[in-house]
Amino acid sequence: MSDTVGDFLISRLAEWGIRRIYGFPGDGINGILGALNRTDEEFEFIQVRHEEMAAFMACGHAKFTGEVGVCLATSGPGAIHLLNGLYDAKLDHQPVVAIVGQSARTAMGGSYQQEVDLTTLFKDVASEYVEVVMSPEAMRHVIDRAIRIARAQRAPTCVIVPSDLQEMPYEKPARAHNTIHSGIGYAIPRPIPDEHELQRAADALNAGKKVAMLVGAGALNATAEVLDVADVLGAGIAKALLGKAAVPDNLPFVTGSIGLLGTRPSYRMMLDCDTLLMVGSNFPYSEFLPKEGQARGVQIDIDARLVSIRYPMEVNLIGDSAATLRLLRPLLKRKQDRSFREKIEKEVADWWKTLEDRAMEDAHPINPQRVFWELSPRLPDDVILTCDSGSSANWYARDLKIRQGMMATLSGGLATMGPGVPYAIAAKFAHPDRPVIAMVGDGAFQMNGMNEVLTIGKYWKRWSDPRLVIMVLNNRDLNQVTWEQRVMDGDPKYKASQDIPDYPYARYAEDAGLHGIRVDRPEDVGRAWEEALASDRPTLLDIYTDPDVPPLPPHVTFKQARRFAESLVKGDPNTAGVIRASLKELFA
Ligand SMILES: Cc1ncc(C[n+]2csc(CCOP(=O)(O)OP(=O)(O)O)c2C)c(N)n1
Ligand SMILES: [Mg+2]
Repeated sequence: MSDTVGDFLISRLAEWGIRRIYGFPGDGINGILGALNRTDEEFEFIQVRHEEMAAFMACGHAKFTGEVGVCLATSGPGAIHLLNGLYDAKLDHQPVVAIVGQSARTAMGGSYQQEVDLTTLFKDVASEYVEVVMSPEAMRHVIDRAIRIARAQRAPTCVIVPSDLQEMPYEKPARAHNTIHSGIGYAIPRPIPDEHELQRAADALNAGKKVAMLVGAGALNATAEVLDVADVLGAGIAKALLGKAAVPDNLPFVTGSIGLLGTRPSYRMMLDCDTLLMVGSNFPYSEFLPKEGQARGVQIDIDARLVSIRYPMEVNLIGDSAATLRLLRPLLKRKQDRSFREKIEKEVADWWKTLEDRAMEDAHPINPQRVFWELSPRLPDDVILTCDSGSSANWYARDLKIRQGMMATLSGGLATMGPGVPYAIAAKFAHPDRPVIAMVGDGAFQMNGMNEVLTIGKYWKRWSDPRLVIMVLNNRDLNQVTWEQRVMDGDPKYKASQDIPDYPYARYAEDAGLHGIRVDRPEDVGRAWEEALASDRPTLLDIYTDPDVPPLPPHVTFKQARRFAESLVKGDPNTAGVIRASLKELFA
């Protein structure tokens, strides 16, 4: 039998170095699944429980490897399910290729069953490239372009393959007019700014007496360079959420996270600085940056579209972070006056004490901050951390002390619920020898994490180090939003939208063949982490936490505090507990 278009597609993916596809079947992709089944290449098809999870896993794969992630779904409903995960990749700038089926070409346009206008559906999320393959000859260049564009633009792309085409014999494009002759391969460029701009940046940074740095995902591969430049400039370093792993938290001048989920030292440093150096970050909340006019600004970013949109910068350096910082470094003069740095170091030291005090405050039954605080010293050196959207992102951002060599991520741009568990699964497949910890809220876990526990049950024996810990922050509440309603809108908790069912997650995990630990006493938290991290199989830690401990922003403005007080007056059902817990927080 000659190779089909499906066979060719799989062999082409293999030529590109792709070895794993996350997906879910359907008759719109049977011709591709058949090819996967026949292939001699070493391919892993990882079967998920829902196509959105396949897209999250492909995005996680990209985040943890720097390579393109691939997901596969059938036409119609399967393709539709991919969307949220693909948007996660789009907003966090990850290269992901979605391959989806479509009605047979003979039926397209006939309101056929499961026929959806997929080009239109994917036009926004895969705005860099979405294409229907209409002939066997076109398969080659469409897949080549989808992969290359995903990598070059760091974005999701989409290849739509009608079902009848998948089974047809593959044909190479003829040497003729109207044919496309593509090849494979991509090398990441390392662009650098020109000398004149570098000198202008250096002049601004050299003139400053109080330099604040803000680093994001674009600095993840520039740790040494960021630290070197911070040292010369006597700067403190704040981190946007996606830049958590860019610099370790055990350095005295790293002020930690910034923004609503941020720290006091980051907030104060930005209020106080006279110069801002932003590296690889699209951190959205300008109110946490210096006031306009307060500081001279220098920004380094690989994407010229994304500079000078959060703060009006004086110099924009378009380039690779590490390469640009290496060129900037010899132009910088070492600050002799280290007083700004010393002030930051003192605030950072005080802040860690505040966090410890907050974490050790009594709560009912367990203070969620303590869960993260106790984990920090127990983090294995090579751990990979994932987090979901919810109150856990606050404690992940503020309390977890990450060290050099670790990886950590969450959904930064889209801030969607749901990726915590699928990211962790992708981390285990990408790095089966490393321990992985996912930190997810009970709401996110109910939304889809529970289902993907079954996926873990199916695959964990493939991983050389079986340690995968899923920590469920069990607060019986959609707590982040409950607090946003209170603090931002001055509304009391709306129980109808916020309360969620209580459920025995540890038992559920045991039923799925994993290890389950339920913790409901604060003194057991540390031991539970140790047990989970020493387990011979994936473990679910169900930690019963107090929903009345507020994940408040670092400074809580007067306006917010007043609205917050109003919400309590309006009769919040949790009032007594909230007043107790949050007053402790506010005045800590
Ligand atoms: C898909 C999606 N739906 C809704 C939201 C809004 N949202 C953000 S956090 C949150 C609550 C999450 O609850 P849970 O997972 O239990 O975490 P908790 O905040 O309680 O720790 C919600 C509803 C979102 N970010 N993503
Ligand atoms: Mg919750």
